[in-house]
Amino acid sequence: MKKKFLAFLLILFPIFSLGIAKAETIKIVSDTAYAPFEFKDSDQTYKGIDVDIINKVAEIKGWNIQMSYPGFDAAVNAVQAGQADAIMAGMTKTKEREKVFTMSDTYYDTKVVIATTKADKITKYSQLKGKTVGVKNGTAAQRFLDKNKDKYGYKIKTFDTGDLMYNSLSAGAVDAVMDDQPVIQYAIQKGQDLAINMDGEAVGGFAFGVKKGGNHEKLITEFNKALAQMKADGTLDEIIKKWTGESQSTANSA
Ligand code: ASN
Repeated sequence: MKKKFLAFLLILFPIFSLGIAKAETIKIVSDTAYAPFEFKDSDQTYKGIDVDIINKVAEIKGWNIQMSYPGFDAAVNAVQAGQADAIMAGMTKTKEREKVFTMSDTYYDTKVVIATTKADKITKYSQLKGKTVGVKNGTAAQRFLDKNKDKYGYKIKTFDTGDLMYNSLSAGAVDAVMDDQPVIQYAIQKGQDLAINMDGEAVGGFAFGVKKGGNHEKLITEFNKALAQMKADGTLDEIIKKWTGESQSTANSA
């Protein structure tokens, strides 16, 4: 009897190990300096709302994930080129993006808004005439600025990452920046010399995405199920509160 059991185990073991070896690792790409959604903390690990949400989804759905943080535009390109499977980078769900990405339900409602240093108040777009506005490459904010450039007469300077953009603003190389409101608000809370003196533009909420028509469309269905559960049981709200100090229902009322 014992021998039979041992033989049985010996047959099963290679089958199990093969199964484990085959378990797919989902490669997910993200932004790089985009607090409070993802940023490298002083302990050199990436943290934030997107990191917490994707880890929770992976836990609920039994996903084996591998995260990397190349920056927003690089992340978008990696997914489109098939070098990564999905993007979790505070990606704004817009009609244009949905032509090339299949996107999940939104997990955060937000706006893009103009910010300046505290000394340089901008209260309307017309005050940007002749000035230079910084924006991150490939973002929904860039699209908004491009569309309205002639109307308001500003110049646009693009950056690969948020830290380069904000450094440029502090150094006076750009007069204003446009970015997602919670990102600017978080930086203000952390004591950066930034101010918002205008209303933002509601260009879309944040969602998880995969290449449209690619091999990973099913991840969206799974993400949506886990997200619905997290919305219902308060986990999502807890994560957002942990990083912003506010629950989603009040976070963007400004
Ligand atoms: N919210 C930005 C966009 O979708 C993404 C980002 O800056 N990480 O355009």
